[in-house]
Amino acid sequence: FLKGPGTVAVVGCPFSGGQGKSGVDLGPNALVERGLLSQLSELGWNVHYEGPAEFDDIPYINPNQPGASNGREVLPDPDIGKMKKPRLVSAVNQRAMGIIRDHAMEGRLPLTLGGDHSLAMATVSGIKAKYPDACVVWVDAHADINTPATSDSGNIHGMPISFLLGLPGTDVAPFSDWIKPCLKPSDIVYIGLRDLDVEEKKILRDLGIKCFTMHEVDRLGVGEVVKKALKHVNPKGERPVHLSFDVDACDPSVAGSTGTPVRGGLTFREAHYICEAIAETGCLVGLDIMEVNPALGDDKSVNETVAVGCSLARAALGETLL
Ligand code: HAR
Ligand code: MN
Ligand code: MN
Ligand code: MN
Repeated sequence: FLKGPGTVAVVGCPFSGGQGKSGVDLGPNALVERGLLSQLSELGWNVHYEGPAEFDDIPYINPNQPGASNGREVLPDPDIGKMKKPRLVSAVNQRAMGIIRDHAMEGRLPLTLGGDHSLAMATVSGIKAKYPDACVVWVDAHADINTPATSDSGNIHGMPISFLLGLPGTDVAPFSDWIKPCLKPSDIVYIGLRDLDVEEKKILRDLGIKCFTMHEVDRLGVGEVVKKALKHVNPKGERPVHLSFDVDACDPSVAGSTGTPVRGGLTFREAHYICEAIAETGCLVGLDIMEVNPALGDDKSVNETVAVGCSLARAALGETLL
């Protein structure tokens, strides 16, 4: 697959409907306006960018986008079980999946800018369509593996992995119209976990999913953690790798402008080291930078969080490779 800088397709996904706080839909433009595209060009990438993905015509109201219903057809989107805004989340992800899959099919590396982490339904599905053998490295304070039944919040950004695995209760319309369970428990590894729901812990244990929580980062150091994580999902270094990076994996002192910050996260260097080590494998085929919310926190926090989103993307795309 991809060796060295080729073409990166930057897919901005201004979407907040997978959780309850407005502003995460402003993440993609904040990252682009900070200069991400020219930064990637300077690394030698051919940067393909068509502007942010367009979701405004999807006929369900995203209550976080003021005026979103102006002059448009609007359909109701009542909860399905505990799931909030299921039709909106499904339709946005179905569209994003098509965009990401098509870029991957053209040999581009999709870099998806969130937006909330429900968008991983789209990114992982799109990458798996092109690379059926791809594995996933999920860097996050959270496991995002609740099923619609186990979720307390009903926020779908806490559920994408359960849909990708096809866990019980996820074979439900409208998602079942397009999401194919495409991941096995052995295809994914977590780094940075520290805020898990009781039912999520049970799912992770029962399925034997490999997790490197912050406890393991402390005990082993980040270098050993990444080595073991990659050895688990990609022992021969022959599999394509998708990296889904939720900026809340970082400590709030590093990336505070995010919807669900949790103390005790990755330092600036630990976070970048993970991205650099994955770049070094030469196996990266897809990258997500998720949950940057420029509407939260003071100016300093917003500036630093947006800058870290850009620098994590650069690190994963080879900034430190000689
Ligand atoms: N586990 C909680 C829930 O299901 C919190 C989830 C998520 N927050 C995130 N995802 N930012 O990584 O609602
Ligand atoms: Mn997440
Ligand atoms: Mn998270
Ligand atoms: Mn619960």
